[in-house]
Amino acid sequence: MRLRSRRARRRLGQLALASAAVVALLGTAAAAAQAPAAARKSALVTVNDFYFGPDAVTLKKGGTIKWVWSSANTNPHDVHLKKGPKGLKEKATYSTKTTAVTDAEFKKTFKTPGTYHFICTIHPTEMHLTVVVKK
Ligand SMILES: [Cu+2]
Repeated sequence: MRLRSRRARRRLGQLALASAAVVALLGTAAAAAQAPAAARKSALVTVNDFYFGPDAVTLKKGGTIKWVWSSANTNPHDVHLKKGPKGLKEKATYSTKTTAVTDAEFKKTFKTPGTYHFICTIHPTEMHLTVVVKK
């Protein structure tokens, strides 16, 4: 059976490629739906007994995080940058100098893209925060 011309076969091939592209696009959309929220210009992170809420933030380059200690806390906490992106300058400025139980705030602007891992030094196993700063 020879129904299809060479041209038709080529067209069929193009259709198959287009379908593959659509499938790939759908896959990307599904992955995006599961990924964390889009990069933000600013975010609020609450410091609680014994977690950072949320525990993951994606920021735009130059974005800011404001940490606010919960008024419900009965334990002291701090914010400490355990690991930052390579070449990060003034690393110490990403950590609080003191601890607080309640009524405290800490704000930091992120100019260097990359991944930042924060902990509370008093509760290093429970309290983690990952900040990703996009390029
Ligand atoms: Cu803590």
